[in-house]
Amino acid sequence: MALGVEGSIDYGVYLVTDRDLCLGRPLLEVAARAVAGGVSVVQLREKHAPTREFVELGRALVALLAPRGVPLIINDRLDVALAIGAQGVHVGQSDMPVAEARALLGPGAILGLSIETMDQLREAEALPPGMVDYYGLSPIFQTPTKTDAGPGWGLSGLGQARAEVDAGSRRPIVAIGGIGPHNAASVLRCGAQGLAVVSAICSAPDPEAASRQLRETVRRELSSMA
Ligand code: TZP
Ligand code: MG
Repeated sequence: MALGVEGSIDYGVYLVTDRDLCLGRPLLEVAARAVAGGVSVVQLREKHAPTREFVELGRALVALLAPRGVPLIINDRLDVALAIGAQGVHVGQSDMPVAEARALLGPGAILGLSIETMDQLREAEALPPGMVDYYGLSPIFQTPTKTDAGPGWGLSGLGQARAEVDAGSRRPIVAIGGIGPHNAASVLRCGAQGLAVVSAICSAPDPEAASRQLRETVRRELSSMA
């Protein structure tokens, strides 16, 4: 399968994986339940896996997700994404620069970029159209899942980021960091088009029910804004 996707992407409920947080359950099982509950994008995030294991896990996820029409995005590793025919890559500020990543991936792939500060956002807004598909605004709230993330945008910072993007590229904002059922609606009302979550789904006793609850919040909030 070639890299890339047809049509627009639904970033609504965006699962970022962490095998260590899956309460001993296989990642494939958690991902399958999450998709059954309404997850619309999966990002495979492996910070320590040997490359062989990363590729095998990625291939298994492609086999699970592709028939369900759910794009798989690979964190950081363009080589893995290209090798397994994933639909895209998510890069951080210290990863491959987006111009090089786009050149390697081609125009059809999804390319996401983490944004941690307003300066980074302004720099990204100057990128030409077609370079980056969405911003991962990170972190919205402090989270035990990623303790080296910055201080957090908070809801007011998210609103300021939204205003900046609305006046410019209008790229979708996917919010990440400390998001769960208790704050999902506020995050959407402050300008996120998507909720990226790790622990709220990976560590949920019932990942399908947790995903369904987030999906329902996205449906309700985004339709009330339309
Ligand atoms: N990037 C910024 S915060 C974060 C990542 C990968 C972790 C988010 O985890 P959680 O459990 O959804 O707060
Ligand atoms: Mg990275």
